[in-house]
Amino acid sequence: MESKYRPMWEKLALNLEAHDGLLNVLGNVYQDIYLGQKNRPEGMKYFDFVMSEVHGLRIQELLDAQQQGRKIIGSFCVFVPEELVLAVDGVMVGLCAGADVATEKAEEFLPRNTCALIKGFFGFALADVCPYLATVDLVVGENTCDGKKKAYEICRRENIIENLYIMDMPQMKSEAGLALFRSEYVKFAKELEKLTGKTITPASLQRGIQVVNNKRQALQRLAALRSADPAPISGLDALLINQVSFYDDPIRFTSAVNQVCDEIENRIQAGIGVFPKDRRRIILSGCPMAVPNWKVPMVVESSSAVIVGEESCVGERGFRSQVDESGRTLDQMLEHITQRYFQIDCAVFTPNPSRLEHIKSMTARTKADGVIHYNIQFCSPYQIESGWVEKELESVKIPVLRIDTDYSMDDVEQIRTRVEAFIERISDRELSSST
Ligand code: BJ8
Repeated sequence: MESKYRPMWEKLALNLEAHDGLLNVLGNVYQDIYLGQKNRPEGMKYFDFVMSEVHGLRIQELLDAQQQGRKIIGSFCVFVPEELVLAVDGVMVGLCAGADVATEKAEEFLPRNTCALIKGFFGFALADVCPYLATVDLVVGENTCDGKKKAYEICRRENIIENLYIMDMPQMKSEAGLALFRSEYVKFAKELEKLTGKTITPASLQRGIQVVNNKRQALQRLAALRSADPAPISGLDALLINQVSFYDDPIRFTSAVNQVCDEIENRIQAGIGVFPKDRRRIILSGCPMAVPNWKVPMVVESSSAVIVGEESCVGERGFRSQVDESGRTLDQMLEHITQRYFQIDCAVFTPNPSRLEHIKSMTARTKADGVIHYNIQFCSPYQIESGWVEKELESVKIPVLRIDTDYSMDDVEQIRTRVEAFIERISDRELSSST
């Protein structure tokens, strides 16, 4: 594949042939799923551009930042606080884990019944096709679910990821859990200072907090605008914006999201939607969808429904709470950061009641007709919670469809059949309640 970035990828020791194949597939899928959509906001052009340069210009920018002495930190989870990374003038990026790559190789280290996200990151690492992994100075692995914990352990033992830093995580939202969480953030801050040779000061941390709060505020603004009917933006595009939030420069990204929001506000005032009014409105809830995991949203939105919110880490779970900005000392700020991240209601916590409450309140706010619970196959924490989500929501007359799937496209027609039947069920209900 001809590309001006080829020398850069060569220097990063990527497997060029496999990387070409990956970019080809990604380009085709993007063309079909994203560029084929009608009536998109103009502002989505920025995000199309970011995606077209996700292995090109963005990597070049990271390498330029390194040249200027900045460190790049990679992560797989929203529990890794970007505020601390920014406070040492670092750059944080999400690492590739949203596609099946080198699955057979990954299964030499992991059982077959490991979730696709974990196998995905192994595959990207083993096949040398992730330019982010090849660029980062530190990878943060967090002890969240059992699969990730053990996968990071294998990465260390087998030297699959060299510069791996492990962050421990509590399992319960108790005082003891909070104390562990706080001490892990203090340790991480020290590790960042050691890596960068920079000291975190109240001013640098305050700036980090403000930058990330602004980013989350823009995403919250976008989420709120999706309550409008007709839907002013597709769920696919909103998901893409959320996905890009893990790769892009946070200040530039915030400005691009706010521009889309300005445009969407005008659309709402003019009654312009991306789909006709009264389409069935769906919330997606469950496991995170990393790039290029667009299968389920694509099926839903090509089946006469629209996604109006994501209860996911690549969605509201990741951005709905803010860090209190009133802290003046380092201790206060670190405490506020700890408090904010401790609220994230990932299913790895036991018990985890606030997640159910949040799904219910999201459904009311977005005027959703139903919830599709999305589970990556073999992800026990979300699979177990999906039963409770279904029971609780159905008891308040919100229909729920549970989908358990992986990254392959083999089951796409089967999912389509189930989604269409679900939309029909919602429509029949609406009809019988209005007569
Ligand atoms: S905060 S959801 S990003 S851990 S899908 S690897 S849970 S077996 S990704 Fe997650 Fe952080 Fe929680 Fe969010 Fe394990 Fe499940 Fe796989 Fe998962």
